[in-house]
Amino acid sequence: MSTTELPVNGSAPRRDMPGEIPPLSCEPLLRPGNTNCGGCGMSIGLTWLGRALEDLEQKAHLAIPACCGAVTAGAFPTTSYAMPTVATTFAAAPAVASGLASIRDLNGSEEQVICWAGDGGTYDIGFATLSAAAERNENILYICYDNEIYGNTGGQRSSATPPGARTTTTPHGKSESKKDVMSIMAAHGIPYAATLSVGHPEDFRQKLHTALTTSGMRFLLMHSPCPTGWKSEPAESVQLVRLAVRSGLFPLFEVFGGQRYRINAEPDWADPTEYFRRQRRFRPEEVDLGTTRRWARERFQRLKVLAEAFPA
Ligand SMILES: Cc1ncc(C[n+]2csc(CCOP(=O)(O)OP(=O)(O)O)c2C)c(N)n1
Ligand code: SF4
Ligand SMILES: [Mg+2]
Repeated sequence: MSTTELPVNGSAPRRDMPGEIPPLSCEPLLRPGNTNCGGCGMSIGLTWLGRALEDLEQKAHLAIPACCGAVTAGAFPTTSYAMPTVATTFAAAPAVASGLASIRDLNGSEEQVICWAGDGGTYDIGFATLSAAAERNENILYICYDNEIYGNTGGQRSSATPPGARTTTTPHGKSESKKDVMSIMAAHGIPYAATLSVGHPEDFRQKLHTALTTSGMRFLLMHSPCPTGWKSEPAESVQLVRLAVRSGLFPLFEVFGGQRYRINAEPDWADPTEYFRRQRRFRPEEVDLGTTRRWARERFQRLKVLAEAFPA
């Protein structure tokens, strides 16, 4: 099966080509001249978030903890973000966003409050405030761009780093597995949680639309290629994350109310060897391909069982 024709929820194959996105009619959320590396998945995600807000004629405020996304803004008094943005401490973005949302509600405004955070700020240091905001069902949208590393501080491992990946703190490859943050977030019973890939623009757009038109706590996990941390070619970023979906390493799915599941793309179980070979953070001898494949298949099987037993 071609990666451009991934079946969606049992329906006819959805065409998913980048060329189908129409030109922007407003100022881009991420302005030209920002400092993001070439091939950064975060740049693509921010651009598509801006488009989705434009589609729905919505306005938003960003809350961004310490991460590459905070550096992206640039030095005061200039900014690369074409929307009001608050830089928060590393651990506090969901708490700050909760405060912004309260003030928004007191003012009778309907603007979105969006956390834009890295995996370190989400899976690790910000997790307490994220869990607390989810438990209170705060009316905020939380987007984690998961580049599987502490990119901004030179590439240390996070609990999102996959097994086998070399980082500055795992010089012989990480031995622990990647934390299943989606299951943890779903267990909070929040109205909407979904995974996103910058290799699947139409699926990405639809999920942003769902998230932006749902009330309460919404959590999106975006697989975000990082050529600097992954030691990959910038031009191959999108191909890489598409390959992660095809080989089952990054499944695309949605969870509604923590109960109902929908799978958005069926992997064709492409050989992940190429995915690892094209990133110099992996050494062939440090990646256990057999275990990786078995783990990917078992996790997908579990998702399938859930989606069949509790369909959205
Ligand atoms: C309490 C605290 N500890 C450490 C730091 C240093 N620090 C800033 S950003 C960052 C890594 C962020 O990683 P992630 O959230 O994955 O975002 P990325 O840099 O990958 O975009 C660290 C360790 C900090 N700012 N505050
Ligand atoms: S280090 Fe990675 S996440 Fe940070 S700007 Fe560069 S490519 Fe993007
Ligand atoms: Mg990161």
